[in-house]
Amino acid sequence: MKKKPLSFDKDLFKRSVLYNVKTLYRKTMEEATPQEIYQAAAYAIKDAIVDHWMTTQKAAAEQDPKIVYYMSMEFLMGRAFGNNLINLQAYKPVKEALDELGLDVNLVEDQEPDPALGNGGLGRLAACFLDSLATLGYMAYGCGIRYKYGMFRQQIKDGYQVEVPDTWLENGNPFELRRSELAKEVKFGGYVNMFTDEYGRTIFRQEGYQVVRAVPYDLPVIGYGNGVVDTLRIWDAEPIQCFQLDSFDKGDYQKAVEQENLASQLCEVLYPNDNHIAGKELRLKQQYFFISASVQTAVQRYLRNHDDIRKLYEKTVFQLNDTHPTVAVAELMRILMDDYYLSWDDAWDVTTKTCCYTNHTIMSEALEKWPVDLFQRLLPRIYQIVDEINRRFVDQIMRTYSGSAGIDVQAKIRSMAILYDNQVKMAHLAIVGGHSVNGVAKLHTEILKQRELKDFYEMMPEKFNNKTNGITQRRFLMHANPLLADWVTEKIGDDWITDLSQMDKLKDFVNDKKAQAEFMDIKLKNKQRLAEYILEHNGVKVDPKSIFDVQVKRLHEYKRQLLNILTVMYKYHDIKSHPNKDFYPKTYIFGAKAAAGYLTAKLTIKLINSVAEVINNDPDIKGKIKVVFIEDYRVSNAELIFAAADVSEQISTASKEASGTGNMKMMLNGAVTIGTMDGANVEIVNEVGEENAFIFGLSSQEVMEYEKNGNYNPMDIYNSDPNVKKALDMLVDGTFSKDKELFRPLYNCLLNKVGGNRADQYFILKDFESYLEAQKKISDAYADKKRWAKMALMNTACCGKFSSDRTIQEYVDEVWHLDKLNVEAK
Ligand code: CBF
Repeated sequence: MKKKPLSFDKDLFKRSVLYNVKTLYRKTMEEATPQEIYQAAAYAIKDAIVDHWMTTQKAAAEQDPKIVYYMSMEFLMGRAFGNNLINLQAYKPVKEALDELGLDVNLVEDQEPDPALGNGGLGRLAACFLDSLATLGYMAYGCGIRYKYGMFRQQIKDGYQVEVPDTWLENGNPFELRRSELAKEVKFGGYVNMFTDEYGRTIFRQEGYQVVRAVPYDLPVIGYGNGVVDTLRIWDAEPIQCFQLDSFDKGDYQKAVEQENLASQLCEVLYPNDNHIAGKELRLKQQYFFISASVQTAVQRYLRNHDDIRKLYEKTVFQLNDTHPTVAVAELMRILMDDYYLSWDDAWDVTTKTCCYTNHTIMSEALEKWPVDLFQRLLPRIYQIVDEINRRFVDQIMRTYSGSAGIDVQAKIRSMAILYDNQVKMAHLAIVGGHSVNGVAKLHTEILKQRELKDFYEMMPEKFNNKTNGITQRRFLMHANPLLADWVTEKIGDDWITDLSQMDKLKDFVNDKKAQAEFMDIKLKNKQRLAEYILEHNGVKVDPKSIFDVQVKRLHEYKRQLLNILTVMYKYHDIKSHPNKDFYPKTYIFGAKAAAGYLTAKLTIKLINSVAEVINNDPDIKGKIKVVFIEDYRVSNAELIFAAADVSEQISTASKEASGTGNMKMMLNGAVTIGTMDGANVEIVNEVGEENAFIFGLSSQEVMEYEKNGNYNPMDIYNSDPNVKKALDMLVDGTFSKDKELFRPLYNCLLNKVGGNRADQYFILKDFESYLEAQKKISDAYADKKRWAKMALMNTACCGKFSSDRTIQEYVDEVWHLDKLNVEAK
């Protein structure tokens, strides 16, 4: 039987908006600014949310379900207003109510800052997972940091990226609740005093430390149509005492200032690095700060209605989102031993049964390692515990392998120890201290098992499993592409909203001419919407009838935006030299943020903008190619872009992209993938069929062979392939910059060894021709309208596997074993 939709009182909402405008701002609707109206409307929605939130908490208190704590340095939530309305099933009534008040829901939504407490895929995945957890009715907490400044806003000035602070909290956040009653203390530094207490127990007490107060802010995470509201709990830091100058002697004064400084710095800013670790002291402090507060909270919550701490794992699971929260293993050990007096063995049993770890990358620069002296100075008690975990683990390695023929025990220790070379290896701590290790796509998990984490896999195969990533269809279809969402519902009903495998039923329509025309007409409308955005933001007029070829993601060498733009440069030359050659018009759309200190990435942005400038203004090109770099790529404009994409560029060097999730979002919206057999592309192609994607380039196996043998020589390709040579020469011949030396560093790293890196580390030259070939096939396929419509529709029809609901259900069934909450939806 179909569930009744949640009820929503439209008139009450209208009254609340008027009331809020009056009481918050002492204004009438006519006097209020758009921002004030947004705030008033958001508070009115929050009223409705809070009722469901309280019901969920009450149900949890009664039913005592197992809770997952998803621990993550990053939650890239995007705007909440529209998404909350969708999941409350209140978008239409609110739109109507706002209409009746003379307001446009889109303009109201646009007033909300786009909370960017994350860098890219990893943080956005965390947000999708929370949406799915609530929708599937599981009790979950996202645990993270309330950064004052999230991911920087990107401005493009003279083609260069300029980073501007993201002041997302400037006007407050109407959806959050400050929970000062749940504040926790977190200690840093000092030393450990060890003594025996009156019961003969060995006590470890941290003394001489600095302390900050962790204050949680709760944000609601609403399940779709089921009345469940989970919580994203993000922590802010405050000094522990108010600073009272007159009562401090010199020592205390110093300490008070230090504490205040520490508190004010801790949550100031998100490190803007993706797949790369800066290794800064403050980052380790951030990690311990939110983890200590979250672990303390989880233990206390459990003890509210249980008395045997040894069974914590029956009701609690910690999922560690990458290595960043790994210090949770040692923090839980500390609390169990030092605060609840468990023996080492008992504490270890609880800890390993509670913790699980997800690996999101094989990029070595992203695997966190901390210098021992820094770690020890900052977290002296935690260090002692890690040291002991390591000692016992090294013992275990020796016991397992000593005497085994052909096995070099020292090599095993070298590759697996947690403490080695004066470093604390966080991935190793996560693997040893938990019971589950997963990769995020089949290929990625295989590479982990066969290469990066081979020794661990051989020693503890039972811990390893794969959980292919997913995305939420509520945000990335319902909210991002309402035209297509309504069309899908008209064709197959609305079960897809909570069961994306239903999309399979669209296969019945892939050969239906009328359906094809409708589908492509929706795409065209979405392209017109994006074209308007581009005109407004870039001042560039693009043709919605051209192929929209999209590469939006973080800028990283392994993602190979450089390969894309080099082929654009080549095609520019080709069109200029053969003005009469047939060429299907194409709009190349890029969007990407580069880490602030990542010079090659930033220069690539400049290159894309320089190429855009030249090509878009060259009358010879007659609009056959346009190049657009969308400034400040983020969740809100991503929604417009995905809905409008014809072609989804997923061209990372095979083996380097763990999964990718933009590939899934574009597939859902009917874009056809051009990609390498990397990450989740492999599974996408498997679902949609090779004939409905454009695959090119080296395989992961081939890439790894070249890397092992060191026998790749890009200079040979440069010298033997005139197309490659032309594209590369254009980097330094002044075509795209008066200063011929400007792009020389990019040219150099493709042809020469630079700073210890192989020439063309990411095999751009090697894949250049097959990429060009695939591009050509795309133009041919697009020219055949029926063929393209079928391919695009097939992509939407085959995306069922890539819902984060499926991923979460797999985590629940195979790793977390959560119980469903029974909430009476009203
Ligand atoms: O698993 C989510 C995503 O995480 C990354 O973004 C990451 O930061 N490690 C990976 O690069 C993506 O491949 C992956 O989809």
